[in-house]
Amino acid sequence: MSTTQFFKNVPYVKYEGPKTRNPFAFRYYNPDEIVEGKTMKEYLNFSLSWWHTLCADGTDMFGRGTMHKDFGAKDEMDLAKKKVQAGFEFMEKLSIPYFCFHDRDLAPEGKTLGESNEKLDEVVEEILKQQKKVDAKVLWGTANLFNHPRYMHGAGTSPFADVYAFAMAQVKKCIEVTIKLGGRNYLFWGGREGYETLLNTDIGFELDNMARFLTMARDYGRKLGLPGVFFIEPKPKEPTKHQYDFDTATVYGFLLKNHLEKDFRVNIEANHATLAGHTFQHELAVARANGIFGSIDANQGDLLLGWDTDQFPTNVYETTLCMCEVLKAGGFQYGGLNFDAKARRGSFTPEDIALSYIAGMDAFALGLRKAIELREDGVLDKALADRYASFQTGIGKDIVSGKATIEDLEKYALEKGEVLDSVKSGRQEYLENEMNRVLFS
Ligand code: XUL
Ligand code: CO
Repeated sequence: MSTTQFFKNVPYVKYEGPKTRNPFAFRYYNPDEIVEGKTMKEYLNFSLSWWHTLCADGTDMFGRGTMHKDFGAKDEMDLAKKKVQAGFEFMEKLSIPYFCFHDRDLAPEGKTLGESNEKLDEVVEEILKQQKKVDAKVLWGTANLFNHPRYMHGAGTSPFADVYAFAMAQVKKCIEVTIKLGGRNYLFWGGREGYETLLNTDIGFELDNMARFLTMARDYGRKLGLPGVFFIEPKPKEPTKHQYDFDTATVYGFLLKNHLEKDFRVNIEANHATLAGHTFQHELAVARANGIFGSIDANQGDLLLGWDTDQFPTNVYETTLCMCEVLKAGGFQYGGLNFDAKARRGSFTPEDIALSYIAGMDAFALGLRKAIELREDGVLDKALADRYASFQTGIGKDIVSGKATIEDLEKYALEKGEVLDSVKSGRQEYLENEMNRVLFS
């Protein structure tokens, strides 16, 4: 089927098992193998990011692009269509069942909104054609509300009503396109929804406007029959100094206040979690505890750098802890693992892109296998159950059931006199060592 020359040196990648030395093979991702009652392909729901994979060329603050992604195209629209062909070829070769996009990754912006919509429609037709040949669907779509200068002060939180209206219109079109492409979910990442200085910012007004923005989008998406949910992707900073969707806990409070918690879930990105001063696992656990775990932007940051490096995830300790959370959440109900990740600027060949995806997919497939082993081993779950065992009987049971009053607790404590004897070790080092046993033995 290969229609482009771009990935011509990338073969169809197959599972060959852990011992293979073939770089273009999976060691742990076996798409058709059944895990947790589903194929690995269905369980992990891997997704390609259109922007990093087909658009980003390695440009950074200090230097121009290092990767040639002109795809031999004649003009802008030809380029957009060639990207579709290359993207589908790539997804087929690597058994990637989903992709995620921003509207402006798919097609260039025109002089007017109407013109931009027409260009987008033309590329959507090309995607629909490819979807007839290759089974690749949309995990989520999103509107790029942060690149154009009109959004310099935000979109849904812009102080300018015209900009707000324009952004809403862009979202409307993007929801339509997402659904037309068979998309499951629609995502909001608050690119410039934040502030630089409080000297010119009314936080309360901007957040209320954001709630109106999300409510309108939610109502429209539901009216059109979006099958999945809406995601918010938390990030604490970058591009603005303070982003409103700081972390999962902040987003949850916002959703509750604005009665949006039934339709919205969070899309957790590993590198955003660490920018917020949290671990990836923390963000997943907070989402699960509050019933808003939705999807994952799979990548990793560099803890020595304070920005969003969007590296391909290769740290198996992290992917294992992540998949432990996904297992506990009962798997992905709507979302999946979207590689919001890019090959390093020095890894500039098309083959590097494939090798990066293989590395990320195998890291998560191995993480899933190890998470299942950890659960079967039982040591961590048992330690957790033991830690809270005092709430299963006696006074603890009465607290949880709501039977115990404040007076009862006082009486109990006075009778005891001192309770230090009830306190047990947290055994952190023992648990870390047990985790290493399961990972490496
Ligand atoms: C930016 C980021 C975005 C979102 C989609 O940090 O993660 O690519 O995932 O807009
Ligand atoms: Co992201």
